[in-house]
Amino acid sequence: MNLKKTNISIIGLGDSGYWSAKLASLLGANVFVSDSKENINEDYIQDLTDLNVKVELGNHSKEVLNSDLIIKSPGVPKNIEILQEAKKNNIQIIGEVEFAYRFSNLELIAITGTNGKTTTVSCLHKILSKKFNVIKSGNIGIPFSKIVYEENKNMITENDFCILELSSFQTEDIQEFKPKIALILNITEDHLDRYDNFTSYCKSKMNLLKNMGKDDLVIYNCDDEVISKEINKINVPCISYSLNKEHSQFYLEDNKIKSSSNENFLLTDDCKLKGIHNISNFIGIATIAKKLNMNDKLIFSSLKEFEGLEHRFEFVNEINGIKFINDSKATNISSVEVAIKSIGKNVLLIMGGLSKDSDFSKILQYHSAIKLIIAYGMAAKDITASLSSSIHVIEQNEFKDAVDNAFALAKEGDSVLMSPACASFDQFDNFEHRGSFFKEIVNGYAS
Ligand code: UMA
Ligand code: ADP
Repeated sequence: MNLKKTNISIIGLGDSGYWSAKLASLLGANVFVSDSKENINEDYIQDLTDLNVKVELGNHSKEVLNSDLIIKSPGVPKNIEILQEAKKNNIQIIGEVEFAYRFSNLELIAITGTNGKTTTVSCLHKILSKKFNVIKSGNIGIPFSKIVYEENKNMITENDFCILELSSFQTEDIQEFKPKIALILNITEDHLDRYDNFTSYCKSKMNLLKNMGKDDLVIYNCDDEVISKEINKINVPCISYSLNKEHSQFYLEDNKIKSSSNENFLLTDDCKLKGIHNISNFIGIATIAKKLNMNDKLIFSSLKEFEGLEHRFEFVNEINGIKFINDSKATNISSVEVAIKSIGKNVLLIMGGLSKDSDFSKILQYHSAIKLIIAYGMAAKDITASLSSSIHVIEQNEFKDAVDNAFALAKEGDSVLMSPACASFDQFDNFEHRGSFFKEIVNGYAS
């Protein structure tokens, strides 16, 4: 694909739009960027203007249509008016990851799933870095087009692998993109505010495998029924992984992660990162590392040391025998389910925020592990309506009151789990803001 003198329009001037504009401009295209918002990072605008990129803010005008190719940022839905018009005019539309892929020679390990992507990408990156030159990119917060820009500018050399975290917003746009290895962690309900139904969400995720062939490898979690069913429909070399011995090179037995090829094992109690879901992630990671010829001892010692990431099932403090866990990134039901399962009993659960149209009633099956739910924010009424038949639910408007109430009602041996199953935007800027506020409140009790 030669971009010299090609007219390219980019929709969205967030991180992906900015780096695709830089990449397209580097490759010689005439670039126009359009964002529906007025308030955009000044540095991005200045830098692009200096590169002779034209920027439009506040709406997507017809000027977008004066192009041979449109690059869409992942957060921009496919069906917005300007993209529909572009389609009618037969203008090619591609996603940011797809665009960058066409100008890259990097060997790609792509990771997707509803939950655990960022944790898994970060941990895999740490482990592979012990033997290879590895970079991480994608939904983790580093646009792939930034990496490919640097690749084309010869700023990065000698990379063995690029580990790419991909969301459904990115996999749905795949046309030619093809990783060498793909890891699929799990597929459960999420983003139903963007997709028509679960089937179309699932289809977007599985689109990652679309172009993979006999020289590539798919590693998938066969404990996940949805994935197992979908995998049967494709014809690509596959390796399954599981907590269960029968279907996995690494498995969980007697609180140990064991290897089927030798006597090495990892005691789960010795791992810094806790939770049954993280054991599953570890097994997926170990499967990739093993495939890349790393030895079990090094794999296990690296997994043991991995501390996990802030706001993901993060232990905050123990006060008067009460444990506090910050799981602010748990914004869908399945991430809350695994957190409750991992604790197992005496949970005081703080849920709420801005609902993503989730089915809260799925939490009912864990009623024996939950002492009390404190539901806060805009979703509080929905949570009460779904769960109060079997679980004691208290409603609270403000997040701080919910946390204070949990502390007042918790007893020694209990765990206060803030695993909200909702987005944070009704009372916070983002999940990090909510998680940091939770930690500040909790640490305030200790001082
Ligand atoms: N915009 C328009 N027109 C529209 C809609 C949006 O112009 O119709 C503009 C917005 O005004 C905004 C820009 O598009 O200025 C934002 O684009 P974007 O939402 O694609 O955001 P980026 O900053 O480019 O970040 C994206 C991912 N964001 C989303 O998918 C929503 C980032 O994932 C990712 O880290 C980044 O690319 C680099 O790959 C964030 C995320 O929330 C963390 N992802 C979701 C998730 O993890 O659940 C999928
Ligand atoms: P993602 O990048 O996919 O959003 P994160 O690693 O940021 O994933 O974790 C998001 C939430 O999902 C956290 O609450 C975390 O504890 C939970 N989680 C991590 N791994 C899994 C898993 N394998 N299954 C279910 N939930 C998980």
